[in-house]
Amino acid sequence: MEAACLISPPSMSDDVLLETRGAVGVVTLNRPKALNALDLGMCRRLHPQLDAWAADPAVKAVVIRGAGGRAFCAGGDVRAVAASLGAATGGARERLSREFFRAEYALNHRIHHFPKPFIALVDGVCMGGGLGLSIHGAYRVVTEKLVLAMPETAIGLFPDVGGGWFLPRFPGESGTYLGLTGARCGAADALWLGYATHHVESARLDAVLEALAGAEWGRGAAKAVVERVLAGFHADAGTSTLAVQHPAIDRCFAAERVDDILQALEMEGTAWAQETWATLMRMCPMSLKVSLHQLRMGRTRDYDEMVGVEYRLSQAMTARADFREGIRAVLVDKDNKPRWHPATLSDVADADVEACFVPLGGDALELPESR
Ligand code: QUE
Repeated sequence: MEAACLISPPSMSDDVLLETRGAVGVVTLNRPKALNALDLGMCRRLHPQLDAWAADPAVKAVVIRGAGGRAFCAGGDVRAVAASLGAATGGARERLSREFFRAEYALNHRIHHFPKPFIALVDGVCMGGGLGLSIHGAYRVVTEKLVLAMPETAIGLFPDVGGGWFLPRFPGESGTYLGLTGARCGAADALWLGYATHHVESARLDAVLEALAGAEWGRGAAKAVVERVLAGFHADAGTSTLAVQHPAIDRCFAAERVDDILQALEMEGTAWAQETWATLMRMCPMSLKVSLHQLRMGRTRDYDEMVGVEYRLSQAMTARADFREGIRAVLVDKDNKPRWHPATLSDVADADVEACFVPLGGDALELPESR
């Protein structure tokens, strides 16, 4: 058969392109002007296609990538969620927040339990929701353009999309550091963390996809085929700065209270510690306390449990004024001068932090049993 016969045309809705190439299902996030930020419509189109590919014996693996060359995915479309909270009244007010986080976390859960090799080609910006679309699969191929971060404490949220599960599983306290500060990582850091499984030159990613699409899937397990192909493209990524900072990160971020982390940074006395202290002081105080509690909880909970916890947190945190203020300061006015309420860590009451974790009752997130 001609190769062309094996290629199905992309589906019509164009903010997420869905096609098959040979035995590979290919997802292209296609909102390049918004750095491929994930919105509700994209989640709702992608999820059933993943179900179909999971069940289709002709599909051996799935590849996900971002269009436009700048980003894999900048995160969830939190701007739209914040806008809906501002405009609507009564019941409509919370609807997008409820529906968006439900759909996004269900999609992450689908990928986490995906029965076939799921390969993310992560070229450029990958933040928040972008990790949710990549880290739950089996393989992440990163490039020299990678900018990886969990920056939610800067907008009054918390490191979601499974961050409560995957951040505590990064080496030592590196996940606590990344989740509280929003620090950015490059390719070498991502490999050191275990986020990236392979590093490939950005210019060769199309060749990776071609090699996967043209692979001989008949012989052996699909996993072995994917690993043979990806290993053929892997290149050294150099030294990780995170690895160099790691002893200091572990010294400063092991504490159980945000105040103690700040104090440990003061004691450390290096330029890195001073910058990190200043970064934390700019973040939403409520977010910092909620996030540290979430990250400590996640040490001993499995992923499926943490999704339920994070769904509760998403509803509690998007209902707060800090969320809209964070979006205003970072994404709308871009003055980067948020006015948080409470404004300081000592003004955040432990009881208010704990209240965010209280089960939602009838509004809890329902997900299928692990597949
Ligand atoms: C924290 C975040 C996000 C962020 C910035 C933060 C986030 C997100 C975006 C984003 C960036 C560019 C876009 C866009 C969204 O920025 O989740 O639509 O074009 O999606 O500090 O959590």
